[in-house]
Amino acid sequence: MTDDIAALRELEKKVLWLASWTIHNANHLRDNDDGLKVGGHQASSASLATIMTALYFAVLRPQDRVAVKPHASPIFHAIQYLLGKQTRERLEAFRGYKGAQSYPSRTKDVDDVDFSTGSVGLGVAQTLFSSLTQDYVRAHGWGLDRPEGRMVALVGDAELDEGNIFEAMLEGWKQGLRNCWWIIDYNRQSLDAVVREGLWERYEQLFKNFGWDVVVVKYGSLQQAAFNEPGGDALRQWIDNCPNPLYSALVFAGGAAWRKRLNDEIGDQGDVSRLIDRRCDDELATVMNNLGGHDLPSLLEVFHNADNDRPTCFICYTVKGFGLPMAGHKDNHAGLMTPAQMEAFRQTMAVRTGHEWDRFEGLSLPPERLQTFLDRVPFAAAGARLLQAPEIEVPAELRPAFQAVTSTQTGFGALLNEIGRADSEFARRIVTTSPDVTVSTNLGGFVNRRGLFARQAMADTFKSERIPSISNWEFSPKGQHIELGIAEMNLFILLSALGLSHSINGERLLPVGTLYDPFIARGLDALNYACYQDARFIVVATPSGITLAGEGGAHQSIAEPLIGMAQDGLASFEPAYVDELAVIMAWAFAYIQKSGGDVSERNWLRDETGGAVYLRLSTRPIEQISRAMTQELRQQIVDGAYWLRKPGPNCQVIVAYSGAIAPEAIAAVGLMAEDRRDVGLLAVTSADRLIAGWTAAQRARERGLVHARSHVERLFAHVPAHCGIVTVLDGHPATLAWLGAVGGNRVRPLGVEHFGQTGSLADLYRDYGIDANAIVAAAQAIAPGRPIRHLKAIP
Ligand SMILES: Cc1ncc(C[n+]2csc(CCOP(=O)(O)OP(=O)(O)O)c2C)c(N)n1
Ligand SMILES: [Mg+2]
Repeated sequence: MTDDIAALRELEKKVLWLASWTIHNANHLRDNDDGLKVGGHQASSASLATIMTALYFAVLRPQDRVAVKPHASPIFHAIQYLLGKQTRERLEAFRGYKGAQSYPSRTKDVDDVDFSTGSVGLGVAQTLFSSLTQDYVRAHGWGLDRPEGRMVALVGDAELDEGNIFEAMLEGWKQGLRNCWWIIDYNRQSLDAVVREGLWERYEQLFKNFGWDVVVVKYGSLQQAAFNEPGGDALRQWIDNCPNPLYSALVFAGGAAWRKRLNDEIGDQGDVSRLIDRRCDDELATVMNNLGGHDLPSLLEVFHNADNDRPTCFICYTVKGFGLPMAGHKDNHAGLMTPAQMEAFRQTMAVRTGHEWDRFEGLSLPPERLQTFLDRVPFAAAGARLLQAPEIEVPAELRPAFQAVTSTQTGFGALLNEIGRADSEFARRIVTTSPDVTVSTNLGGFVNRRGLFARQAMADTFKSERIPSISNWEFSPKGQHIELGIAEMNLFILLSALGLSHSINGERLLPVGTLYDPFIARGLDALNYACYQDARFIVVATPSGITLAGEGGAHQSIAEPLIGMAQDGLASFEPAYVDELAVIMAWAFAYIQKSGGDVSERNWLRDETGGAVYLRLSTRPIEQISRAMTQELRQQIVDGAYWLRKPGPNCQVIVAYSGAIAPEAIAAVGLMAEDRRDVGLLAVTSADRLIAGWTAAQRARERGLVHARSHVERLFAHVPAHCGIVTVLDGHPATLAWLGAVGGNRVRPLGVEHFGQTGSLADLYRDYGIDANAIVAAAQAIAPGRPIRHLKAIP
C-alpha cells in the first residue's frame, strides 16, 4: 500500500517548494534580460499541488495516462524530478532554451509527458478520445497483454469554459465512454477573475446528464472534524453560503481576517465562538483553507473509492496559490513571489541556501524512508511511458482502376474501397472517422466493407427491414469506422488520439479522417494540437474551393492551402489526378509511421521523421491522363511538382497550377502555344513540400553545403530568368506566388481572395479570374510578346 500519509505530506511540501523554486529561479535568478513578460503560474501550480501529489505518488498506475492542466507544468516537472525522471539542469533552465517546458510537451520534454497541453480544453478532450481509442484497440484484439488504463485530465475550472470539452462529452456519451477521470481544480479563479457562484452545481448536473459519476470533494478532513464539534454546523453553513470572491479574499488576508469575519457573522452563537476561539489565527486559517482539494486523506479516499471503469468527474475545491503568500488573491494568475517572500517561504520550508534542489532538504522524515517510498511509487514502476510499435507494411503502390473522367474525391473513395477488400494487416490497421460526412466524402465504400465500430454490436435496421440503402451501417466491436457527430473539434482530437495509439497503447493504427475543406478552420486549434503532439493521421478534406460552385460561399474554402503550408507536422497535398492521389496515399500510409531519421539530401525534406498528412480534394470530375506511372514521376509527385509539359530552353511563360483547376491551366497553355515560345506547364501536387524543400536547401547552402539543391530548384534549373510564371489554384493566390523567388522570375499569382458564391464553374472561374482566359491574360501581361490571338477581352 502506498498511502504512507506521512511520506505523502512531506512530498506535497517538497513538490510545492520545487515548483515554486523552479519558477522563481527562471524569473528572478536566471539571466533573463529579454524584457519579456512571462507567466508566473506559481498560483495555478500551487492549486494542484496536493491533488497531483496524491495522484502521482499513490493513485496512478503505469497504464494510466494524464493530461496536466497546462499552467501546472512546474508541479508535473517537480514530481518527475523527485521520481528521477527529470533533471536538475532542465529545471534550472525552465522556460529557457532546451529547458523543461512551460507547458508539458510530449515531444520537447524528457520526463514522459503523456499528453501535451497548452491551449486549454484540448488536453481534457484528448483524454476522452484516448479512452475511446484504447477501447477500439482492445476490441480489435490488440494490446490485451497490457492492463487497461485510465485516462485522467487535471482540469482548471475556467478551462471548462471551452466548448470543445462539452462537444467531447456528448460524443463520449454516444460512444459509451469508460475509464476516464476529469479532476476539476475548483479554485473558483480564472486568469482575470473569480468565477461565477454555483458553477459546480451546473457542472454536476451536466456531467450526470452525460452519464458520468460526479464526486464533489469540498471539505478537507480538518474541516470535517471541525463540523463535528459543537457549532460545526453553523460553520459549515457559513462556508457553503460564502461567495467565491469573499472566500478568496479571506484566504488571501489570513487568520486574523477569518476570525473577524466569522465572529462578525456567526460568532455570537456560543458554540461557534468557542469553536473559533479554540484556534489561534494560524490554526483558524489552516482549517478554513483546508478544502478537499488540499487534503490528502480526503483525496486518497475518493480516488481509491472510485475503483471502477465509470467516467468520473471529481470537483475538488482548491485555493489558487495554496500555501503561498498570493493564495486566493484575484490577481495572482501571473503573480510571482518577490525575493523577500521567497526568502520567507524558504525559511518555512527549512531549505538552506545552496540546497534548494536537494530532494529531501528540509523534510523531517529520514531520506532513506522517503527514497524507499519513491522507489515503490506504482506510477513510475514500469519504465519508459512513451511506447513504440512496429511499422505496418504498406503496399508500395496503390493501383486505381482507370476512369476516363473522374474526381479526386471519387478516386479517394475507390482507392480506400479497394484497400478495404483485402484481408491484410494493412487494411486491418486502418481506422476511418468522419464528423457526419462519411457518405458525402466518399468513405461509404470502405465503411460498408469494414463496418462501424461500437463496443456493442448493433444491426442496421434499414438492412434488417430490407429497405434499400447505399449504406450498410452495422456496428460491431470489429468495425473500423468511428462515426462522429458534426463537431470538427472532435474529429481532430479523435485523430490526435488514434494517431498516438502507437505511443500510448503500443499498437499502431492508421487513421484516416474526412471532412469538408472549409471546416478545417472549425477544428483548426485541435488540428494544430494534434500536430504539436506528433499524432499521425491522414486528413482528407473534400470538397474544396469555389469549385464547389452551386454550394456557394459558405462551403467554399479559400485559406486552407495556406493552412496546409504553414501547419507544422502536416504534409499537405492538392493533387489534380487520381493516379497522383494513389501515389500520394501509398506514400502517406508509410510516412505517417516514420519516426526519427535524417533530412534527405535528395529533396531536403524530413521524410524519415514522418508526420501527419492533409489531402485537399475535389468533387470536380476532370479528364484523366492515361499514362504509365514511372518511378521518377512517382517521386516527383511526392516531392511536390512535375512538368506536365517541360519548358523549352527559350521558354517565355510557365503556368504552374495546383488541383482541380488543371483543365484550365492545360487549356491556357494550348491557347498561347502559338504566340509564346516553349511554354511550360508545372503540375504542383504539394506547394507545402515544394517550399519546405526549397527553404531547407537554402539553409543548408548558407551553412556551407554548397551542393544542396531542392526539388523545385532542379525543376527550374533551365528556366531562363526572363520567363514569366503564372500560378493558379482554387485557393489563396499566395500559395504559389513564391515560386518566382526560386529562380528570380516574374510571377502573376492567380487564385481566390474573396468569398465565393453560387454559380456554374464557368461563371465562377471567370468571375474570380482563374479560368483559361484569365491565365492567358496574366501570361500576356508578364511575358510580353505579340498579342495572344486566343485571348478574349476579359469582361
Ligand atoms: C485556448 C486558450 N485560451 C487562453 C489561454 C490563456 N490562459 C491560460 S490559463 C487561463 C485561465 C485558466 O483558469 P483555470 O483553468 O481556472 O486555471 P487556474 O489558473 O485557476 O489554475 C487562460 C485564460 C490558454 N492557455 N488557452
Ligand atoms: Mg481556476
